[in-house]
Formats: sequence, structure tokens, C-alpha cells
Amino acid sequence: MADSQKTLVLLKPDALQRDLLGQIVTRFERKGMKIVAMKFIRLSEEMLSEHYSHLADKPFFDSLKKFMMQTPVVGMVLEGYDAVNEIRKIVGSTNPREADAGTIRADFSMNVPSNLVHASDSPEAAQSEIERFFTDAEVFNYEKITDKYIFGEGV
Ligand code: DAT
Ligand code: MG
Repeated sequence: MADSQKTLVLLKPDALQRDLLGQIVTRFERKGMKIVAMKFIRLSEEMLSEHYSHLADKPFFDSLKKFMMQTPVVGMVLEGYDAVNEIRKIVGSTNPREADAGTIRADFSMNVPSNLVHASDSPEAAQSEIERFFTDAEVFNYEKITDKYIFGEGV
């Protein structure tokens, strides 16, 4: 998997409450993204203050953190070509009503903060977010029999 990239995804409390975990994971799987880490995470206020530090001065900062602590979230690390951009494309724009049809946010949600999914927005953010939520031992390197079809140069 030369030049592949890793990105961090969180399936938010609304995804869990609405029984959409499977459908969302399926969208990443069907693209060919490899799930290299996955677990439940109970987010703390400290973790969220770091994770959403770019929003610290927004009026919705506290309610956003409360929303994210309502239930555990599902954290995932996905690997594939241009994973950061490709996953953001599949997830769609922040405001679900501005997101393109066919994206997760447009197809399954209508408002913020309940837009179902977090996805890293740059390779730098992906690296620090993966380190924030996962240890090295929790991120797996493994081969799948489909790798040559998905990541190879043709068959
Ligand atoms: P994204 O999640 O697309 O990377 P972001 O980093 O700007 O977007 O914001 C993080 C989350 O904060 C977003 O997914 C939902 C919430 N949010 C953003 N804008 C908001 C607003 N105006 N009111 C309430 N929540 C908002
Ligand atoms: Mg963001």
C-alpha cells in the first residue's frame, strides 16, 4: 500500500442513538478504505476541549462538548489512498443542508451538531487526532485478500 494515508473518524452520539453505525461504516468499507483501528471511546471534556480547540470561542462550544459526551462514540482509523480528502468527501460538508446528496451528512442528517461523523480535515490533523484517541498498539497493519484489487495497479 505505497503512499496510503490514515485518517481519524468518530461516529458521534447521534449515529449510535439512531442505529446508523453499520450504514456509516459500510460507506467507508465499500469505498475500499481499510479499517485499521476501531473502538468505543467515552470522550472527556479535556479530550473534547483539545479536539475542538479551533471552536473554543464559539457560542456553541460548551453545548457541542455536552453533545459529544451524551454516549460513547466509535473511533476508527481508516487507511487508503488520499484517505483524509476521500473520507471528508464521503462525509460531506459540516452543515448537512449544504452537503451534497450522496454524502453521509446529506443523506442521513439535517442539522449541527448532530451531523453524525467527525473526520480529520488535513494530514497533520489526522496524525495528531489518531495519536489523541489511539495508542500505537491499537492501530493494526494487516493484509486483506482484496488489497491487490483495491490498492494494486490492476489485475
Ligand atoms: P467539521 O466537523 O465538518 O470538521 P468543524 O470542525 O468546523 O466542522 O466543527 C466541528 C463540529 O462542530 C461540527 O461537526 C458540528 C459542530 N458545529 C459546527 N458549526 C456549528 C454551529 N454553527 N452550531 C452548532 N454546532 C456547530
Ligand atoms: Mg473539523
